[in-house]
Amino acid sequence: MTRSRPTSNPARRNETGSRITTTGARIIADMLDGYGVTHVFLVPAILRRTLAELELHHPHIARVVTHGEKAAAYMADGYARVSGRPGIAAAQVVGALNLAAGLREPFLAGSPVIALTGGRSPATKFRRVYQEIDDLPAFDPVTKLNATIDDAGRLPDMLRQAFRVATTGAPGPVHLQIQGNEGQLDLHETDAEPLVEPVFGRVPPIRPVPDDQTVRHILRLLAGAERPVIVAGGGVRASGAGAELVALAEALRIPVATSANGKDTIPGTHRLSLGVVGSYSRESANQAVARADLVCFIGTGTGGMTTHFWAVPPEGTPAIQIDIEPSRLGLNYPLKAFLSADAKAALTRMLALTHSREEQERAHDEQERTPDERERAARPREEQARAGDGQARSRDEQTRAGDGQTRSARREAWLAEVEGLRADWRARYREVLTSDAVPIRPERIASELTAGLPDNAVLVADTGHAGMWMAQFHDVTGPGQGYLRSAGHLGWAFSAGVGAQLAAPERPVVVFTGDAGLYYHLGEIETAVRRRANLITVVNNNRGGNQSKRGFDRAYGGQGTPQSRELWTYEDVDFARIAGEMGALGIRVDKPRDLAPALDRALSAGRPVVIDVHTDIEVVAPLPVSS
Ligand SMILES: Cc1ncc(C[n+]2csc(CCOP(=O)(O)OP(=O)(O)O)c2C)c(N)n1
Ligand SMILES: [Mg+2]
Repeated sequence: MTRSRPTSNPARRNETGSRITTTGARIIADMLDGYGVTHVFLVPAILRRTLAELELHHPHIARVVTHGEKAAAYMADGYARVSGRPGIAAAQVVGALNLAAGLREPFLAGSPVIALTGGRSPATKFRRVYQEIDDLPAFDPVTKLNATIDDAGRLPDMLRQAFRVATTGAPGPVHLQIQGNEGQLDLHETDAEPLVEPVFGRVPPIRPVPDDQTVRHILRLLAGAERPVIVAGGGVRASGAGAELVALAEALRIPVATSANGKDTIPGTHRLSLGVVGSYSRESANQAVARADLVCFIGTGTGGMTTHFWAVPPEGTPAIQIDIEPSRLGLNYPLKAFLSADAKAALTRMLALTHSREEQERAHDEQERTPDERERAARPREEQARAGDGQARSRDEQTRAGDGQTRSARREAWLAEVEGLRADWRARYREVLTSDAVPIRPERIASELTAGLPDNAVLVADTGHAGMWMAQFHDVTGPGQGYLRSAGHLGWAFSAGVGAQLAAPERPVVVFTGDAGLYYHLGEIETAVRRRANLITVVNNNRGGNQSKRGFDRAYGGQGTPQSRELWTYEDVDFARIAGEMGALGIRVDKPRDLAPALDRALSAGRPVVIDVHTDIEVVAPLPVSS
């Protein structure tokens, strides 16, 4: 760990003996730079002097002005999820609660966002001062740390705390309220000095390692299970452990389902991939996980969405859990074994001990053999068969081999069953996945995204139907692709996509959202154009929030009425034209065969693109299954 300088140095003096002081603004600016921050998302006016210091001393840090504080939080969130670095969002006192609302999503998703807001001044609080309320309590439920800074000398240690808390354990948001409605504390002079611990500028800063004894125990449990399944979550992505997950699944021959948040940890096209399990899920994944006799959860909080409210797998299913956050272990499923460790560290060790166990078993077999047996084993297999050597093996060896064979045959049967579920699912939905229907079916958009996204693309999906369509019908096709999803907030994806694109300008970022989702932060199209965040937005434009259709039909006695439709339908709006007006490229698509060319055109457009796909308002996504 690099510690540059001590927190405060009361004796700092120049050669003439007078105290050397720095502004709070310079401290914040230098520390943001020291932690590797490249973008700050904000609605003015907050920390004005800090923004000026950034421009003067760290001009590579972009100050991204948005059209709303919630959008700023979502951009910081998308930035954080793609880069693994804390995203910074800032707002003055009157915008603080808008920012707090925006922290709900990264809090639910485990994404490190640091929110800086203006605070109250001791000289004026409780006097009905303009625009001011006590914002602090609103940040409590959406942050891991919610703190005030009232003395410029405390900026270095509080910023250090912010980065440390946001990135360690299960990552999440932090709020620092800086005194003054616009954070004017940054104008104050202090003799404190910036202090940076760069290791906490990235997730995960610490990789707790597992103990070998437990790892061996877990490997034995997994080897002994008849129908094991791994459920991988966002913690595996945060840990950068996708490759290790796939390698372990292959070595142990265990199928892998993911949470929606962990979808990009194994390509959906991999033969051991079951797809996304839970509520917004693929049927075959739920069917397989519901049948498992042992579930190994890695980097997932085992929440309601991932387990379809604890029905998949059913509560009480024997389980193993591996998580960097010890307080999650055993939260919803009683555990046969657990590891409090970083996912990559745990998977790497499991893989190493798997290989060394195989080697040990080979070495053990070798030692047990008589010189005669050893000689026979060295002969080619056909020769052994001819000589009838099979019967000459020691009884021990036969038992071991017999057990191994039964186990192996059972595992083969499980993998064949899982393959059958995958094939059945594909056959059942082939028609809608390839449908040429006009208006377009959303399943067809999903399969065009599977086919058309480049190897390094990041797909950012909104919630509701957008999350369902992607979880059910889209596949990540390679280890270089990323997938981010809303943890529940409609309207997150577009702003998050802007942040993701700014964090990774070299990667194609593609947002998939419904029309209701896009309406939330439509104004941010201008931000994308202004900041050259050249993302592609694919809108499933059905002129309504039609995930609500089923619920309202039910509420009206089973059949929709014109009045019930008032509750979820909108005007027919052409988003391609709106995007064009704001300086983006708008492409309208009405026919399925125009989807692929539109995507190709967007990928080489060199500016933000909105592909407005006009789809069938009556089509709703299949409901999740629990068995
Ligand atoms: C902040 C927030 N408010 C409300 C909801 C409830 N909600 C989920 S999906 C949905 C409608 C989605 O409409 P749209 O984005 O057009 O997608 P569609 O269902 O039409 O495909 C609503 C209102 C939510 N998830 N988040
Ligand atoms: Mg819609």
